[in-house]
Parts: sequence; C-alpha cells; structure tokens
Amino acid sequence: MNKYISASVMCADQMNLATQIKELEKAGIDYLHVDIMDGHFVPNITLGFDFVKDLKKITDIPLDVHMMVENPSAFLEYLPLESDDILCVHYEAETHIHRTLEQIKKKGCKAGLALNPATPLECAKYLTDYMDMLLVMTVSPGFAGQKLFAAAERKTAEARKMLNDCNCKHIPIEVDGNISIPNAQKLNKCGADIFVLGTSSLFLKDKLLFDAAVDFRTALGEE
Ligand code: S6P
Ligand code: MG
Repeated sequence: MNKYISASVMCADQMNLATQIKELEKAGIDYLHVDIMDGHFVPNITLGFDFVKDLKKITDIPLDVHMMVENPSAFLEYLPLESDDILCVHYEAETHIHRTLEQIKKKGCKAGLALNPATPLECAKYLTDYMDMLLVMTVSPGFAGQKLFAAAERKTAEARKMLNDCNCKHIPIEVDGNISIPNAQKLNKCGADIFVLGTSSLFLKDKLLFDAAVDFRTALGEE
C-alpha cells in the first residue's frame, strides 16, 4: 500500500493559514488532518464546522477530519465532505458506532474509526465492512506535542495483523500523535499507512514546510 502524509492543521500558524495551505499543496501533502474537539470528549476545544467549510473553499487537498466530540452522529450533517474526504469518529464517543459509520458512508465520504490508546482492537473487528480507515491513536487525543504511548508499535502491528487476517489488507491504518521521523520509521515497519504530521516533524521552527515534507518522505523511503 502507498504511504500518505496528513498534515495536522491545528499545528499550523493560524494567522498565516492560507499561505501555509499553499505551501502544503506545493509539498504534495496527501490530506489535511482537521482536529475537531468539543471540550467534553477531550479536554480541549479546537477547529469547528465553519472552519471546515472555509478550508474547502481555498484548497483541493482532501480532508481527513478527526472528530473528538461526544455523539458525533449529531453533527455529521454540518460537514460538507466529498468522496475523497475522510470523516473519522471515535469508538468511545458513540453508543451505536456501527450506525454512525453507516451514516458517514451515506454522506458519500470515507468513514474512519478511531481508537484511543487503551481501547482494544477487537472493538473494530466486526466493523471492517463499514470502515475505509482505522485510526490508531498513538497519544491520548486532545493536544499536540505529546509523547508516543508505550505500546503504540505493538498495537499498530497487531492492528495490521487483525486487518490482514480478515481480508482487509486494503484498509489503511492511520497513526496520530508524536509522529516524528524515528517514530514514523518504526510505525511504518509495523504496518502504518497514513501518518499525521504535527509539531514532531512538519511544523518546525527551523525548517520550511516543503523541506520538512521532503525529509519525511525520504526517511520513509518514499520519493
Ligand atoms: C490531538 C490531535 C492530533 C494532533 C497531532 C499533533 O490529539 O488528534 O491530530 O494535532 O497529533 O502532532 P504532534 O506531532 O504535535 O503530536
Ligand atoms: Mg488528530
């Protein structure tokens, strides 16, 4: 499977966002990762629905929306997403997650299922028919700049095995949180496919976005 870079927009310079989005386009970034937080599911409040609408007006990079909100099914209608965009919801945030994934598919975009570090992979096992992506959180969600959780590699490898064992090699695994180059290299070997890049490897004080993206791809063995 190809490897993809998803740039975490909450880590961008919000006062110069349009300029940075153009730089990310030039760098050939595959997705823009949009973290929506409600202050309940996670102890932080970030980007919202109007932000997503405005973002779609200024770029054609597909969006990778990561909803960290309680009962995400109540808000799906406010997200104007298309067939190439991913809408990812947390297993822990819904009572009837199967129904929510079906609702996302009905919207016509891709459906992602996210698991917190402590959530067992078995939670995703019977839902693979409704998923276009599995997001293995490699930190507890809520903030940028955290440290990879200790079992992140083991969990990613076990997730890849679980998906392969049920004929779901085609479902990509996304990893999100402290994706530095060394951590990405390890997680790549474990079977991760989509790498969410934030303060650990893309939005760096001493490097241009373009150069950081090139360095990341080179380190992963990509062109
Ligand atoms: C926060 C959110 C993430 C972060 C990203 C930050 O939990 O879901 O998407 O924006 O992980 O990257 P970094 O490299 O600062 O951890
Ligand atoms: Mg995220």
